[in-house]
Amino acid sequence: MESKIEQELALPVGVTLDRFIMHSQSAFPYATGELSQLLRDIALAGKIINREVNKAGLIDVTGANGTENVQGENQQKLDIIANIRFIRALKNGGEVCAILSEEDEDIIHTGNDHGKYVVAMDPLDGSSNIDVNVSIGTIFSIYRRITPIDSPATIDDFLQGGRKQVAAGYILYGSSTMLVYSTGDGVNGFTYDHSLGEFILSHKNIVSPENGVIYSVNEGNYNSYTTSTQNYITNCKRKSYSARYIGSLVGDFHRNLLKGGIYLYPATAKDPKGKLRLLYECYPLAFIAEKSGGRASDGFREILDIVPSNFHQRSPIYVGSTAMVDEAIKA
Ligand code: AHM
Ligand code: MG
Repeated sequence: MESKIEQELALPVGVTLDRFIMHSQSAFPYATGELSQLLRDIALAGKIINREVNKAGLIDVTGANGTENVQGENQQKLDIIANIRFIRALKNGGEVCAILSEEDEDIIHTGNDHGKYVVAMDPLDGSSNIDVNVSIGTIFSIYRRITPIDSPATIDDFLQGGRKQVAAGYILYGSSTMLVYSTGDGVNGFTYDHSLGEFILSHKNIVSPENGVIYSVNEGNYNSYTTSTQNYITNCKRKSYSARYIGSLVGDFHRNLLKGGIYLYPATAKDPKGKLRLLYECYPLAFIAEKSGGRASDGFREILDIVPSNFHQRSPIYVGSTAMVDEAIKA
């Protein structure tokens, strides 16, 4: 009989992100490998940010930086660190010609005009949770540029609309760190193994439950929601659904993706167009939702069908299990 050690060693370490990406790429004989490399660059930046996030309580990186971002919101030190780390990783990678970040008003030219791709991202979402050791996340969205190679990227490369995303995903810095992404063919999740320094495939082909019993919304804003949204929330309570809201979009979305649920950030009196940003918060999560069988709507249209008009525009969002989103947005 095998010893315990032999039995443990018989268990494979698992599929690394690198191997998974390589394997997926080999299904496309004409793929040049640039998107694969870009995904690896994002994973590398995620590892670096994970390191910063993990030591946040020990060194002086928590708290406000005393500056405001383009949306007039207070910037946290870690927001800025994550932004710098991501931009640097994507610049070094060479596949990306320009980046749009929540933290910067204009697009950032990487100096690699030869790069085929542009990336829109929120480098560290859930800022209010940084100081208190609650989950935060990175959200990213990738487009193939439409301007000619070797010319500077323009606004048009970023305003193609959600359906043109070639890949999107997020990194969740939670009780463990996870990278979840899709290149359009299914959604896969990788958990970071600190001891190996590798993301390992842990959630293969994630399928959003058709229905669920979790609703995630900031009920403090209840009085400024429309009557139909108020009715939906009342209905959730009547059915004794579980209210779960940590105020970190990536964490709330991820829980609902795995367990079945809905995240909603409707329009409010304070934010009549919603709070969340279309290009680097709503589109990428809507992409993941749809590719896993879920749904994302702004109450009237599918999020991915919204025609964007500016970089930092906002949108209401109802995203998660299809049956719940259907019910939440029916008039
Ligand atoms: P941020 O990009 O400034 O971090 O804001 C986005 C966050 C989301 O992660 C979260 O779901 C939402 O804002 C919470 O907002 P509120 O505190 O109004 O409920
Ligand atoms: Mg954000």
